[in-house]
Amino acid sequence: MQKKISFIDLGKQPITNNFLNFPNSKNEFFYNLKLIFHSKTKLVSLSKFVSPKKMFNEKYAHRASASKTMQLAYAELARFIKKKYKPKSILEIGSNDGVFIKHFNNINNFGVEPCKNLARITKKMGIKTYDDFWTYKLSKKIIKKNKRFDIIYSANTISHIHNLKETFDAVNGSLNNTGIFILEDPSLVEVIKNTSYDQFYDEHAYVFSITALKNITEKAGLQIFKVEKLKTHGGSNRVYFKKSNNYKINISKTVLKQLEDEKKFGIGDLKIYKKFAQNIRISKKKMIKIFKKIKNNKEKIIGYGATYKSSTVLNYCKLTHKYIDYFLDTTPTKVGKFTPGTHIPIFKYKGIPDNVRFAFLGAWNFKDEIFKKEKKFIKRGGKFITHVPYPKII
Ligand code: JHZ
Repeated sequence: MQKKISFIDLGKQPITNNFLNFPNSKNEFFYNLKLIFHSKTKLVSLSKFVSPKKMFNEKYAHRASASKTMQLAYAELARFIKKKYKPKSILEIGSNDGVFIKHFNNINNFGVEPCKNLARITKKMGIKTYDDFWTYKLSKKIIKKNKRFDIIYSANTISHIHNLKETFDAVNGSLNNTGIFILEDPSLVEVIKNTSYDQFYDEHAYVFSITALKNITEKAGLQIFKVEKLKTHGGSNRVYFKKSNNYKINISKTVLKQLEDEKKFGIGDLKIYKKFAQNIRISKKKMIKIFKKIKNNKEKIIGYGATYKSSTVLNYCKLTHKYIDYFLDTTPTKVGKFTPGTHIPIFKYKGIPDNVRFAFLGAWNFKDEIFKKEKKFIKRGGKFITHVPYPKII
């Protein structure tokens, strides 16, 4: 029997997309963020899900093309897919601002995107976009109008959808017989290793291990045939699937290797989650200590990259406006707003001002890109504060 075991309570958390027009917004929505381990499937998820309509709507702020790193990563993957699989049709679930799917404008390319403001962007680019949630019903509607797909791709989206059985059934039903499904999401092993607990927030209903994905997708008639470990978003898995009844499946060694590594790591064992929880609590104490020490010296601290993830850290550690003067971000839809729950103003990035010596790395997953960009700040003695893999000033 499946047991759902809670292993950490990350306290009251807001909707991470809810960038506020005014601080102290009275009607701000909060929920209790607790993480649970599913004993049988080995899934790790939030204990309670937030309503999708509350999170993914017309006001969605995140733009997948906001970093050079991701633009390059998607372009490279698109080149690989075209060369290797020569698809005639492709569907992306969670097409955001088209950063990936735009590379397929010469074939039949489709997007699914429930945030209507984003769907409008890809429609304008000429991509046939369904502005709705990925469900079995929508998948039926799409394949009724069009043929089944050669490739279905989804990055940082499947982990956001609550009903996994329905999600994967719909994927299976929308692939042609030799079709390939490619999924990309943060890796649970990397999250645990790096105590990057901020990968859990309202949108991230799950953080997947390959073990859990195998258990879930097998039931939907999908077979993993390759796994790639990526550096993006602090360590992600790119997982390749075919229909289980596809007679042409060569399963790469990477699948067994990954499953064995996860077993050794203890991914199916509650012990690892208890240790993870302990590390999170230690991380919190150390973060607060670092911020207090800098603030006691009357120094400014700014935030660099008002990420959704950082919302979990800020709210869990109660790092409010008292500790962080303001955030800098390049995303126009976030500029002029306040961070959810912690009410820190977000300003337009125009370089780090000279009177700032400390910057909290909200976008720690783009550390290399940011360090390259901020050579001047680093040269004049500027320091970044990060909690990954443990709280430190770098
Ligand atoms: P980034 C979002 O999470 C939400 P977030 C979502 N749930 C998800 O899974 C991931 O994306 C993929 C800024 N920035 O990508 C831009 C700078 O200002 O880590 C962005 O606002 N300067 C769908 O928000 C933010 O940081 C820079 O030089 O955690 C990055 O957000 C760089 C590199 C970024 O995702």
